[in-house]
Amino acid sequence: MGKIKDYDKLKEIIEKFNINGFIEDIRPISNGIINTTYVVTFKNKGETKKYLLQKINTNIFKEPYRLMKNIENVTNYIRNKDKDCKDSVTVISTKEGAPLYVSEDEFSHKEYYRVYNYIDNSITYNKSINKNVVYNTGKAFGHFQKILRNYPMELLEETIENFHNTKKRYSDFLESYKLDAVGRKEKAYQEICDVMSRQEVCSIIVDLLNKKKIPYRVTHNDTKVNNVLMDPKTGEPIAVIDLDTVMPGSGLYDYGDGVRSAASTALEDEKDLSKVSIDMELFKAYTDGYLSEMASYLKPAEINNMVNSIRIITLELAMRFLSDYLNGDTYFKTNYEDHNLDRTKNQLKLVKNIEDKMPEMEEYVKSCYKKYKGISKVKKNS
Ligand code: GN1
Ligand code: MG
Repeated sequence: MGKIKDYDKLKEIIEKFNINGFIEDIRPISNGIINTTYVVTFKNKGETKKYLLQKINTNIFKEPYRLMKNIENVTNYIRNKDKDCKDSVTVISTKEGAPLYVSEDEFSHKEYYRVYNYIDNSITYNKSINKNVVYNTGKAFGHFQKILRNYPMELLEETIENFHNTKKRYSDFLESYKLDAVGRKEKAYQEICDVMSRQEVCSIIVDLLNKKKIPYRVTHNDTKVNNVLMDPKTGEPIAVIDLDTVMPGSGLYDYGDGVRSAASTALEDEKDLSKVSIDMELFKAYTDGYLSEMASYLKPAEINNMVNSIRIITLELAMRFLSDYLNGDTYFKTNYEDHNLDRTKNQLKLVKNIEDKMPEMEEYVKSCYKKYKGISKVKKNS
């Protein structure tokens, strides 16, 4: 097989890291649209071992060292605490002990590379193909929160400021609306009204955090089905990946976003709104998985706001799409003129559907909480 473009440069980079053996192969993989990733195979004393080499996208992650500090600290903590851990993301340092190797592109711009272990014999699902996959996604993210529940929060950096500050997201939306930079506000009139009528909802979680009714937890901030590696034989979760947005925040946002993304019956840009709703079976599966791990550790105000959190994070994403539409599409990638408006309509349809189902969801959360409270405690030392 022929060598890939940049082989010599990548070889030189990977050799800076603390890995023994000889490089057998370097090949690019598409496991996301943000960072650039390669699988590098090494041979050492007759054994082959794979690693992930990644170039960090510094347009999105502007402070790679702070981000790596979070990832190193959190993954070290998980490895020490989680005795049942099957495998986990491990940062491989450079030979000099740094978490990143800094190179330059042809225009002398800095490029930041990191290396992880490669977790073999695992699969990811891009869709909620069945209840079991969704249950295990909820379980994996619940487990992540459980293992990290006593993590020293002062060590954690807020690498993207106010990422889930829904109150701030609302005021940013108002700014975008007032500015109307590209003259789109007439076209989004209905959606603007829908958001404005829900202003009060935006403060709920932020106020609970500020009043210390709910704790800051280590949050993942991208609790999607495809960010969990699963065992192809048993279907059980192996490890949570994509730790670039690990930050301090409310665990409610992670739970809510998990349900929003896993239990929606349609893609985020589906235009036929009659297809957009929350699948109650998938909502239940995610909630079951999550509470099977976290029920014993949640504060009353967290349990009481789980259903609210699904509505709030969905409204927040609708506001982010709408603000981006009003700003002229500067944040999310768009494929056509009204893409962000369609995403807004889609998420607002989901908000309304969640609002209709809230009483039924509350019932379920209560009964599920009762089922798991007391049996989700971790073993001593874990
Ligand atoms: C972005 O690109 P992706 O799927 O990893 C966004 C999330 C949104 C999501 C909506 C750093 O994530 O917050 O929920 O789009 N991530 C960032 O599709 O802004
Ligand atoms: Mg992501």
